[in-house]
Amino acid sequence: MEQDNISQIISAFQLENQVGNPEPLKIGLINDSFILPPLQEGGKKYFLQRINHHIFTNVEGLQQNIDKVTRHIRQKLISQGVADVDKRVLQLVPARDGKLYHKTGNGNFWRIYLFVEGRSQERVTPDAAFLAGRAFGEFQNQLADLPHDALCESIPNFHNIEFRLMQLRQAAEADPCARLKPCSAIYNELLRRADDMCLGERLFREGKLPKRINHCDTKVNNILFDDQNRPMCIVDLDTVMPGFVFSDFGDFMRTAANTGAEDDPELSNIHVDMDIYNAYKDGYLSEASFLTDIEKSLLNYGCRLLSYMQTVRFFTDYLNGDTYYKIQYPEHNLVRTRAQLRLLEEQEKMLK
Ligand code: GN1
Ligand code: MG
Repeated sequence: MEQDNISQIISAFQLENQVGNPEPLKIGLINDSFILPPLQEGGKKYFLQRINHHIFTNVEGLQQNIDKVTRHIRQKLISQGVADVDKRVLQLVPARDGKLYHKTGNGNFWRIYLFVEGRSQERVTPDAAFLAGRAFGEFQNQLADLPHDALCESIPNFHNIEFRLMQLRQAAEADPCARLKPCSAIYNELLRRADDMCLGERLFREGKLPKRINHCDTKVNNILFDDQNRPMCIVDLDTVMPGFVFSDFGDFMRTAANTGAEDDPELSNIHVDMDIYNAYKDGYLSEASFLTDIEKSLLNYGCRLLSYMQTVRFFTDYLNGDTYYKIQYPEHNLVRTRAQLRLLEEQEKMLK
């Protein structure tokens, strides 16, 4: 792929001051990210990202979603008289042509946000988890009056487990790298649970479960904390879209209430951290006043579902030859698969 000219990209945006050389940031498994430091002291710092348009094929819709959501939250914060709004919600910087992104001659898509200074972490204390629960509950609450058809699905069927299982079956059928046979035990473990795991989609079809606007990537490292360990800003809004509320509950638990890492090669490290689980749940329930009884009853199912779905997705990518997630070593997706499957097994014991 031809390299984009980064200074040309930067000059396509309406920045308030000059910026220095982009500093690459290693975050996320999907997009490429850079910090743009101000050239002069006191200037604004920006955050530049190349959007992975193979994954987010509707960049226009994606950017519109983010713009609507951030403006909506900003409006709420301002009307509540919250201080430092720029630190509490992301803000896109438009390009000079008024678009919310810039497309280069090579066909790549770039966007710029105002940079929010905060700490991102892979681990939280129970106190921080309580506050994080409140933060994500508040996030859903703030968006509850935005009609959910105002947003598009930036990745169609993103958290639809029936769709993810179809992709898994297709990958297993095609088996382009001949990786299935040595892993058939994992495949069987996943298929064995398939029916139970599709409960949410069934309830939705029966009209018993609503969709609401969700973040859809509530990993613990998608909250920026201030220096007193209080959640300050929710970031990575690419996947904000209509979905089931237990998706967001479950994805936080998948990442934060795990004593091991998402890709832990040492499976014995992996257990459910019940202190984090309880603290987050308390914080979340204290804000999420909109929940119906059925939604409340599905929170633990949501934890299991998100670990299951992530196992399915990592394993599908492994079978497909690692075409979706960035990997750091050849078997990384298989290691991730095993680690997420172990977490699911642990959750099945603890979160019935
Ligand atoms: C991806 O890029 P990142 O780390 O924010 C993925 C999530 C997965 C996660 C697993 C668009 O998120 O759905 O849960 O990796 N995002 C997309 O770590 O697929
Ligand atoms: Mg993400």
